[in-house]
Amino acid sequence: MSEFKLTTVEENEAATERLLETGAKVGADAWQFRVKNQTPHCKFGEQGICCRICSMGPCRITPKAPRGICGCDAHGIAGRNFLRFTAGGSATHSDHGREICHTLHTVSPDGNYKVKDPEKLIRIAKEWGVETEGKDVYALAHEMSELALLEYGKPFGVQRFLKRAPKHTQELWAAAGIEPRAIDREVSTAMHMTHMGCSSKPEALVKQALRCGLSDGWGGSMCGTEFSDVMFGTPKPIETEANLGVMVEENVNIIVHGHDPSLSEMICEYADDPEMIAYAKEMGAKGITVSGVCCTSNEVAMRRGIPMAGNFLQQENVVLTGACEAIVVDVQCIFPALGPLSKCFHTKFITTSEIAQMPDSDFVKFSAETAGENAKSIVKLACENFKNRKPELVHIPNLKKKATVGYSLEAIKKTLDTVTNSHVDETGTLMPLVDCLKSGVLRGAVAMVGCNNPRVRPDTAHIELMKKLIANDVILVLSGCSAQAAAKAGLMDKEAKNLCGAGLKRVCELADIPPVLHMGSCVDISRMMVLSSDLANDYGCNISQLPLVGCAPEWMSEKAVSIGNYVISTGIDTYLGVEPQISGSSQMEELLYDKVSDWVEASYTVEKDIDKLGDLMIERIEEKRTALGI
Ligand code: MSK
Repeated sequence: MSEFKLTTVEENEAATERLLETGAKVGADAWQFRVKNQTPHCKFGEQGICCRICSMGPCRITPKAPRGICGCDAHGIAGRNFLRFTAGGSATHSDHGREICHTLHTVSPDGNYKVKDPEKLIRIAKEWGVETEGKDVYALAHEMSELALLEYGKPFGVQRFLKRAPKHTQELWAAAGIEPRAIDREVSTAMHMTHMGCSSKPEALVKQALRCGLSDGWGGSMCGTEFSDVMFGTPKPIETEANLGVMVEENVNIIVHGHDPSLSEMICEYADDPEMIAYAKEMGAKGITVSGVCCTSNEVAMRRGIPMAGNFLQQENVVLTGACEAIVVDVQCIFPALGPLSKCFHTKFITTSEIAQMPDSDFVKFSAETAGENAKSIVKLACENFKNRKPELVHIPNLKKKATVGYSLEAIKKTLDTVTNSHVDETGTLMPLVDCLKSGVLRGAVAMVGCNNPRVRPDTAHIELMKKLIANDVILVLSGCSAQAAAKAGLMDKEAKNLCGAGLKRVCELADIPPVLHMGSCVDISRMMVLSSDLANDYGCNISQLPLVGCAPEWMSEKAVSIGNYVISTGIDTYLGVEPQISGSSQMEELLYDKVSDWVEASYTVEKDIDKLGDLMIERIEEKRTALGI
């Protein structure tokens, strides 16, 4: 009988309570208190019917005042707000992708960054019709970087990666007029459409929201994922650990947080450098531990096995341990609260990007050209800070779980191939997965993604849904903070197979995988789009017919809305545990929860009761199986 046990949400909460007690001793603030101060939230904002787009307002829609000063009604206002939200998310992901493309332009055999996966580079080059024969791999990388950067601003044509989608999906996009053109153009068009005196027709605003989302998922994010793999290696299964207990009391603890792997890759390199380890020892520590928070953590966990200290709502906890010498951040999802909080401890809060500058931080400007020096100076600073610890404040919760991570699409195909040793071609296939779906050994798959949100008891929705789905023989692919929620709980431990239905358990045993597969960071949801495309092609059906749904039970960011829009636009019904801010418009609700499926064969479903949300997903999967005759 296995003794395998998940870490419960209650255990995590008890650990947080203990850390908040330390915080109280030093006068630290925390999100748990700020939530109370901000509740109840503004109803107009929640419903999406407050318009701040010009200075005649702000205008708020009520039964007595059904139109803003310009005459825009609730539907136009909620639609414009929704599109602006999407544009924020699409711009953010895509700019991350752009940074990666710029970094690719700096690669050289003896530089800070190298080409670690030349096969993948050549594969993408061939896909884009670039001559590869006899070309030096670094020259090819530079050429590809320039072509990728042109995807952001090319005057004509649509995104190159759209061709990865099944023909039927491409036809749907063309028919709906939502094929994304240049990535930046879709964000600019969104901002233009929502300027005072432009679009107020919900259909037009929603179509642009889909198009702008697609320019992220099938454009900017896909560039980010693919070229990160080229430079840092395509992830393969690797063992790691997750939760705050990965921090080591006697070591210098460096936390990397944010999204862009360029800096964190370098920090990991230097933290392993014998010269730096010797320096840490000179400062009184036994060594150096790097661990991560949010998607930077996912990036280095997937490629290097760097442990994951936690997800979004755990970012303050790493400082509250009193054992964090430096929290080094790049971009996105970083609480400005980390500045004042770190001042209550000895922690150095180090910002590194001009995109994410915050008060009370030490700014070390990071660039691809000076990456080595930047990383070395940060590691040194952290080592020197070890002596400033206040031992009476140090408490690292004794919570951590084993996790196997690193399931890129390539790794999934390879893993399946080792089980069946059949249907092999140059890039692998998903036929074994198709066979499992057809036979009913697996009932279906769920792509679960997204953040934490204080509106939902942190991690509960992720974990409860995962437990329910795997018990019903539904396999999961995860990314972002959802993946970290799973890893902290223990659901990425291969022993979690014991919580599965008989079919999924058998698959886990044969393939030697955990029942929930870590596919990466939030830009890596692009991997899931290619997975669903390849699965549909291998199955011989459309994406929307697959027994596959998307789910973001605790989402919170603009990026999540952009993601949701490209996931439904790809034909994958998406289930949300947090309501989008559109409830003030019946027309927007009708469009997003129903009519949009006329264009893209998928739509959103919102259900705050998590158990019901799980039932709805299983129901949808079973409906799709019936429609396919399986
Ligand atoms: S970090 S966008 S909280 S997944 Fe990608 Fe997590 Fe959501 Fe940020």
